[in-house]
Amino acid sequence: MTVPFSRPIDTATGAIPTADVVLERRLSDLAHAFAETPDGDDVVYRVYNVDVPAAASDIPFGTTVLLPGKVGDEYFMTKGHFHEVRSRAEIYIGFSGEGLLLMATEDGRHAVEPIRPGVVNYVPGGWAHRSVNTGPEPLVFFAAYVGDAGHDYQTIDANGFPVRVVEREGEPAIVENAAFRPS
Ligand code: M6P
Ligand code: ZN
Repeated sequence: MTVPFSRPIDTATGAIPTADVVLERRLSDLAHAFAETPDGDDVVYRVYNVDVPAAASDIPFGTTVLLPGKVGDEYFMTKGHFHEVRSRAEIYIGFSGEGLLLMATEDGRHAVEPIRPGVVNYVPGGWAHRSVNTGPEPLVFFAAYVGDAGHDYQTIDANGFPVRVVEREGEPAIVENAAFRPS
């Protein structure tokens, strides 16, 4: 049985000093996600996770620190995933920086919401989610989800997202992803 606990989070940097898992993803981990092939192997983001049991009765949580950058004209982004248990929902809370949360269903509907300090995003079950840093600073946000959700990366690897976020005349623009294939 999980006992009550608290963990400090540095909401400016996103660091959780007592995180159980710190995951780092580099350009090579996202090679096929971008329209263009990335140069080099820079860190794109870090995830600080606090472990609780992977049960429907628990709520795993953590922070993501998504660095600023682009591959060609496409902003740095997370891999993105569906939940293995499709019905499981998730919330995000923006801590610092500015970005967009892309969401998509397997049959190709999509939604785009802002991630920014003080804003909560609700990701319903059945919607894949990917965050995109559209600003000059790291995008830092908190996430919490139903414990037995699981991460399905394969569907996104195979199908892609219906849209991409690119820079056009200095501004973020949402464009169709020609490579998207609905399930
Ligand atoms: C958020 C949550 C995590 C996820 C992380 C990085 O913090 O959704 O579950 O791991 O973003 O995204 P991804 O797993 O798609 O790389
Ligand atoms: Zn998720």
